[in-house]
Amino acid sequence: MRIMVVNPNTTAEMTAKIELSARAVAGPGTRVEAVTSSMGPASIESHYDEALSVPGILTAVRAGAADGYVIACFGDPGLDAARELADGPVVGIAEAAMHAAALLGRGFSVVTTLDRTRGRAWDLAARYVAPGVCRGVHACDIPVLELDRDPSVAERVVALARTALARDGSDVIVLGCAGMADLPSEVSKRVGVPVVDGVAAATLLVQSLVTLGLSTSKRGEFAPPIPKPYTGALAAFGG
Ligand code: 5HY
Repeated sequence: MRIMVVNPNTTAEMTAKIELSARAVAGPGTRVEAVTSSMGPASIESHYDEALSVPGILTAVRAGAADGYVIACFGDPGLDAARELADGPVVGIAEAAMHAAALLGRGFSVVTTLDRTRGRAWDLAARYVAPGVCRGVHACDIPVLELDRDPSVAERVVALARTALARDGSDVIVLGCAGMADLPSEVSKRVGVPVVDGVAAATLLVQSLVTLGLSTSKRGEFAPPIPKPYTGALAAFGG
């Protein structure tokens, strides 16, 4: 099977890290293709960035002939639109991480990048898990593109994870950025609880759904988009 993992930002170095995480867990019969969005923001750290990352995601999904898709940004941008477009299942990394975390303990805390992205994480938690399962969302205030450059990242994520567990009374940590996909085992070893990377969790979830022969229902709201003219910079998205 083929799984396309879409990095909704335009930073190829981040796609490389995402690809490593996805390939590390994919089964022997699964080919992972990680793609960098062809248009949009270099990193996604605001509602504006997220909104403008969607055309690139949809362009990748429309071009991809994969059996399933992963949206590798913790805001799960364009998830529902991609589900309308794709033939195979589409899973967001926040969605996968939060569902997996809910299976592993009584309550989880999210450790993410910038403070201003916490609201979105709370919105997604309200959509994905029962009230009270997400116990807290904490920001380490490291910009997304600094995650690869700042040598103190692991230290700061470990320290914040410890604070989160104590303050929230949680027993699982969710990493709130695809750029943290290389951190789960070290953080877990040092804080002593399960630490979930959404890229790996989403890749395995998509692989499981495809293996089960399951995909998004096309009966209702996720039916293919209604063809209509689009104008201006988005003319190519019309049908
Ligand atoms: C991500 N931004 O996973 C999100 C993380 C965040 O470019 N990839 C990004 O901070 O919301």
